[in-house]
Amino acid sequence: MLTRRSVLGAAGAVLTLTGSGWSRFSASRAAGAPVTPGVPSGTAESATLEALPGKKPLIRLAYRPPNYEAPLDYFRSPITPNDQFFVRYHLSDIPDVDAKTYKIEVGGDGANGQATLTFDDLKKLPAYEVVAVNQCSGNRRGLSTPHVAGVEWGYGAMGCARWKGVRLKDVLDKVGLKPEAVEIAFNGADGPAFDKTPDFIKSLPVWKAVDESTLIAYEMNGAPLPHFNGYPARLIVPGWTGTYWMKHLISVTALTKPQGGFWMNPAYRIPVGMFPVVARFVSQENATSTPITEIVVNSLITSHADGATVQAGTVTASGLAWDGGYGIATVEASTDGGKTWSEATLGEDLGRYAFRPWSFAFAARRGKNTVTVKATNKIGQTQTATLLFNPAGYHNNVMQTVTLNAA
Ligand SMILES: Nc1nc2c(c(=O)[nH]1)N[C@H]1C(S)=C(S)[C@@H](COP(=O)(O)O)O[C@H]1N2
Ligand SMILES: [Mo]
Repeated sequence: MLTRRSVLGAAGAVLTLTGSGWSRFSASRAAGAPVTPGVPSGTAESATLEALPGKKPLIRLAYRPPNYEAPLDYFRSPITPNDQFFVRYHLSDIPDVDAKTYKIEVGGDGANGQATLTFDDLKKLPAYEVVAVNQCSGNRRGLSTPHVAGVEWGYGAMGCARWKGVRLKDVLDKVGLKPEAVEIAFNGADGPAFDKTPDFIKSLPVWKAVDESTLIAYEMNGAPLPHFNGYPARLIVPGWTGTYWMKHLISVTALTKPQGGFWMNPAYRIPVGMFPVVARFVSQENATSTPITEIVVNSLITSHADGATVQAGTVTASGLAWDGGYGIATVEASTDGGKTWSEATLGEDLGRYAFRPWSFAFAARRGKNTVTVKATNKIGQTQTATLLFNPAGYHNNVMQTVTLNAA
């Protein structure tokens, strides 16, 4: 493993890391990041706005491993541009993968055979596209009360892109699955650096792995994947939280026994019975916890930050709504703290896994106005009024309220 060192510029203005994957890394920083109101004060103080190579400035919450979220104003369109897409890593050794030498090893005791796919092999398989939200399980963790340990994300550990690639099912068909296969496991090219962090290995139940929407993507919004979003190819698991979306995918392993390891248990689990779990991951369930799977229905006001000043008169609030793939049925808004609700107007439908834009016009009176928003999906799931507290801060879909001051 290559070594690297971190050089913090005299004024903290320039960061350079040398070594595999980080050679291109030279980021410019500015203090005073637009963090989500409610994140811990220590996070708010230490967060900076910083542009990773090839990216617009993102809110840096951690540098090694890199954890950067998108500021609110990057969510004003239902497609998140590649250079505005959040970055989340568990591991610090992130190599620059060369598509010319890149390979995916396919096999495992649950497979009938073994295969090695190059990038060209992937490109020869039939291509599919899906517009899907990639949201970190811990998105909004920083808003948990009481605060919990982990990356203190605000609203921006998510994005929605048009992903293009091959069906994971078609790749698995190259080797064939045994009837006893229960899970498909994934590894990426990144690894732990100097610390004792276990390698990041995730698995899916076979039924989700062979779903026609589950892809190995090599394009994002019509361009190659950015380095920090998994170049040259990553897993796309529409409807499920980002933890399964393995970046720099190098192995696909069919298993006859459930995948073990830290990242399957105890990490990324929710208490049994706390959240509605439609899509079950039975082979990983136990008496007290179950893996986090589907994204819960949620919405975000993106037109105005909390506390923004507006002109008295007609104000149009707008934003996004999304869920685990059942599709958004309605977005409702309230200007009286939730006593009465009116339907917002839904915008373009880019598919059931995508961000759904909405807008809502109301008459703002001089002084303080509040707008609360609530999305409901097509199977009747809706957002919560209060936090369903869990120790990892997952699945925060508390209805958001912004206060707008009308002059
Ligand atoms: N190889 C690799 N893939 C990974 C991770 C990682 O640490 N290493 N993190 C996962 C998690 S927890 C999330 S939320 C998403 C984030 O995707 P992004 O960085 O492209 O936004 O990547 C997933 N895939
Ligand atoms: Mo995540």
